[in-house]
Amino acid sequence: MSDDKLEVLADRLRRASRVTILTGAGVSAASGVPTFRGNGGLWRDFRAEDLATPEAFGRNPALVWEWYAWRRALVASCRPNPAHEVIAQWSREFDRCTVITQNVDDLHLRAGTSHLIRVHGSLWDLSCWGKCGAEPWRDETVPLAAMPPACPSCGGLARPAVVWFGESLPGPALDAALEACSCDAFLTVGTSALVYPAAGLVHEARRRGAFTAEINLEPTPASGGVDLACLGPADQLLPNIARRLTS
Ligand code: BV8
Repeated sequence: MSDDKLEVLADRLRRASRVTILTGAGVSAASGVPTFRGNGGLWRDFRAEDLATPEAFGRNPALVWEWYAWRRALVASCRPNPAHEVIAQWSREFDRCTVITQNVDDLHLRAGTSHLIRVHGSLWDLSCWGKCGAEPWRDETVPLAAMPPACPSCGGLARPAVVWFGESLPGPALDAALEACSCDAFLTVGTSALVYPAAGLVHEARRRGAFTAEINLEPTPASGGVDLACLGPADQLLPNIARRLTS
């Protein structure tokens, strides 16, 4: 990754009064959380798209809960990495910095990130599958007391409070993410840019006049549509840029 590209990005961040950062599974890779499409992205030969749907849960809630319990146990043994820490620092120190994440592992939260929008929900939140009206609730116990867990209000089946394929993103989160596209610099980090509507945000930011940059281990469908594409591991490139900002 050439230095001058990092210097250009550092300079843009230095001059920006509003910065927005979009993250995906690649930001948590260095923490040991398997990405969706990288090696290890499969669980028992199931693709994420096969299990992360309301149809799959309707067919076999026990199987889908086993997958989420496996991911909760794995994420519980992981810690935020330098990419999370730099993003958390910037979210606190930049005048206006919004962090939009597709990740449901809440490692950004554990790193102390401010102004965080979790557009796909959280592994650690549950809600009522029967939509009895109970508010979603937090449960960080590993293992879960009951499998499958039940709704504390109606006793019916509980589901992970994440956004499944085919389900719309929560309105307030999507509105806040779109609003954050009105920024000076939009940075997309560690995402394959394949899952919509999140993958459309960088193009929306560019349409609104933002300088757009991508940091990813490999090229993505977004690489040709940003002002600056930086290839490399986020857990190394972000600290490098942070050092340039402080020096
Ligand atoms: C919806 C929560 C209304 C659950 C997730 C338009 C076009 C085409 C399709 C659609 C479209 N609009 C809607 C769709 C359908 C669908 C979709 O996008 N399908 C894709 C697969 C084509 N979208 C939806 O269903 C969305 N809902 O649109 O509702 C609607 C409904 C029906 C029909 C029309 C409209 C809901 C999408 C949300 C699904 N839920 N997660 C759970 O986690 O269990 S998505 C889930 O997968 C993640 O949250 C994340 O968003 C996505 C995985 O993507 P990434 O995070 O990017 O991870 P990935 O592994 O792919 O890539 C990692 C990258 O990191 C790689 O490029 C790798 O090189 C890089 N990397 C690795 N290590 C590092 C690194 N980079 C830097 N440093 C490193 N160290």
